[in-house]
Amino acid sequence: MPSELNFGETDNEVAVVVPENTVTTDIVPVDIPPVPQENNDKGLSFEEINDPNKIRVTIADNQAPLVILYGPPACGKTMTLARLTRYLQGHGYSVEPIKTFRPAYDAHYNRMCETFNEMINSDDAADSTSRISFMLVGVYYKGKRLCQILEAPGEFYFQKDNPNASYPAYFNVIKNSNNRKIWALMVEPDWQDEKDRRNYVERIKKLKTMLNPKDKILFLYNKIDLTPYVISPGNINNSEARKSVAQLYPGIFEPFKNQNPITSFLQEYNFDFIPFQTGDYTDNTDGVTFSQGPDVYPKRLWEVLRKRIMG
Ligand SMILES: Nc1nc2c(ncn2[C@@H]2O[C@H](COP(=O)(O)OP(=O)(O)OP(=O)(O)O)[C@@H](O)[C@H]2O)c(=O)[nH]1
Ligand SMILES: [Mg+2]
Repeated sequence: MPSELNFGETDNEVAVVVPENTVTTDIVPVDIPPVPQENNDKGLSFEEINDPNKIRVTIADNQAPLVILYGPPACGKTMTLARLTRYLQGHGYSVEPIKTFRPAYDAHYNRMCETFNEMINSDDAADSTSRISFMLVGVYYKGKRLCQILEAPGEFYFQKDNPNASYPAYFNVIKNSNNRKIWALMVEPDWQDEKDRRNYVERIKKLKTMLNPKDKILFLYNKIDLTPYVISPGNINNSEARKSVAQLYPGIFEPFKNQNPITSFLQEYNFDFIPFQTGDYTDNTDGVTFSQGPDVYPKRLWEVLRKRIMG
């Protein structure tokens, strides 16, 4: 609908003109069709929110590997992107939103692209968590795009009330693209109920059957600060942390067993395991303040990603 057909902020309401001696100034609802507008929470149109199969994405660069941050709502995908971006920007890399990912008419995406750095560097957690929700960013070194990182709303990956929901069509565009792919499968401590964790494991098992055998897997154990496996900042008892994921999410590592009869003696599983902390979150009167965590976490994540990006 053309933008001049804007009925104001209260879409379905108009002021009723009443005779002067009447006291009421009530606003009464009338039957005006709502103006399509963006949903600022998701960076998607209402049409796309109502039917995620309508989401259109384009991977214009089919060379630079794709890193997909995969995980349920609130596991920390956005803040992982924010933390990694801060780290990379401080170490000679640039991280920029890829504008061609979404159609040009998506004004919200364009705005997210323009304000990406502000959102990433804000200490107000909500500036990232609620404003960045569906983005493709490029990581560049000396002008060369090294990889592309996809961040999307968690409900497109796993909904605990509908654990077998099919993936939106955009997901198949990503999955079937020719790019080399690195799937960062996110887990967190004490997440939801046992039933939900088992359903997430089933989701991961199913995902594995859909992936190209060449795709790389890493398990990102976020919110490690909430576990007892931190000895000192950045110094983690890795084997205990990994054991705890195996216990919390029984069977989650099984699909990634190394089937090669020769190399499996040396390496039982084909994935990387990375304990991670995005930062500390403290409540204040206006919301939540974010303080970034130790550099060692994004440093290790980037070391592994770089290795997997190279081959
Ligand atoms: N303690 C702790 N909490 C974290 C950490 N990372 C994220 N959180 C918390 O998790 C919340 C959700 O993080 P997001 O990055 O928005 O999660 P998301 O996966 O992008 O969520 P959706 O966009 O809804 O799918 C944050 O607001 C923090 O409260 C972490 O490293 N430690
Ligand atoms: Mg998010």
